[in-house]
Amino acid sequence: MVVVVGLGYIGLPTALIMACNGTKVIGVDKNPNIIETLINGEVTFQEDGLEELFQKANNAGITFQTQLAKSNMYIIAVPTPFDKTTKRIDTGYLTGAIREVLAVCEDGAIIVIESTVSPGTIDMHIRKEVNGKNIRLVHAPERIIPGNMVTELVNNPRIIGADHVQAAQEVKKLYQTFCTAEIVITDIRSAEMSKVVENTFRDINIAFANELAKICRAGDMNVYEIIRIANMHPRVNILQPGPGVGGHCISVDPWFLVGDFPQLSLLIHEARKINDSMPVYVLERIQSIMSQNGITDISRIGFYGITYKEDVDDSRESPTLQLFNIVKTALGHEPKCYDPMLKDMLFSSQYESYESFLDDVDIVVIMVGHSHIRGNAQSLEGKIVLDTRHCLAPSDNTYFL
Ligand code: SAJ
Repeated sequence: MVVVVGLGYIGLPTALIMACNGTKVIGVDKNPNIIETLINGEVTFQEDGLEELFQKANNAGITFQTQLAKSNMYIIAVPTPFDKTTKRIDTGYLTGAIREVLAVCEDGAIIVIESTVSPGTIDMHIRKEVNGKNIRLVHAPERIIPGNMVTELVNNPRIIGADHVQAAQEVKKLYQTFCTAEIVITDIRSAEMSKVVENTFRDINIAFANELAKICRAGDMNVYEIIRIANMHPRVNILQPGPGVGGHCISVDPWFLVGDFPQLSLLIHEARKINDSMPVYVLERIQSIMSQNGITDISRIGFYGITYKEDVDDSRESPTLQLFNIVKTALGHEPKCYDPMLKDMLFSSQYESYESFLDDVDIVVIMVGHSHIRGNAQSLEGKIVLDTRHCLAPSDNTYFL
């Protein structure tokens, strides 16, 4: 039996897919609302294929509870944020979960940490918790991308970091029940670092695209055309510029390296700064488009998209939220906004109806390229549009970064 601790964006799909593939699974989360929702037969967030997986896992007998259960195998998928001042990892949730597991687990149990951690975290913060106990620690960092999680759970290669091959093999066998890709075994610190490096690589690549967007705007060049052409080279693969980098992974993990190796992570730090500068750059673009069109009424600007990227319902660290903080400080209130993916109203100025939102604004700033807007481009006719995601076809009234 496997106990999955933490049923968020990673823990829930992981628990479900294991249950669907012949493992007895208990999903545990401290938040009673999450457990109640799952027990009532509903998933807690939107994700392609999750609903179907949930039904199958329920049929296979998965159970959900707030209390930890005794087992010899635990998967831990709790948040690992960074401290905004020191830029170092905050291991509070992780050590808390480990302590609770230790209080109930069987002698000789394996504890698999799936949460992303900075290199050295397990040596420095977790080993002392398990010292003197017969416990085997394993790090198998999650690698699935929101929006395509269910497919990637099956198809992405996995990393298993362990002290001993025996424990690694046992975990590999478990992951092989649902993962068809290669599963690499390494040591714990290499597993920690590889995961952080993957997200840092992506952050730097996006920062490069964002810097190119600024250079191209200043030099009157089309950045999208330039990236498209450059990417035709067999060894070039530049990502897309955008209004900033959000989410709880790419905008967080590089800070772990900056926090721990400040003198050695110059490029990584600079990339973070570039990506963090994008919401302000979007604001500058809005100001320039307003003056080009003789518009002065800021209240007639509306922001489309609050989530951190397209077709997800997760708004953590989203560029729109970052921009709203800046605008709120300047205006004293949040600007008008709409997001088809969000059920919850996060702002008093947020619209439930897309039509009413459009009626009340002259400039639409597309912050997220949801499928909804890609399929509804005609609804923006007559509006001035700043498309920060380059998801619409060019037109006289459409501006890009
Ligand atoms: N973004 C751009 N331009 C791009 C691609 C992304 O501006 O060309 C922005 C997105 O809009 C978003 C942010 O970057 O705001 C991050 O989005 P993402 O889709 O790049 O990544 P995440 O955060 O959803 O998921 C990443 C993935 N990591 C990598 O691809 C290396 C995923 O595989 C990890 O499992 C996940 O982080 C995680 O949990 O660590």
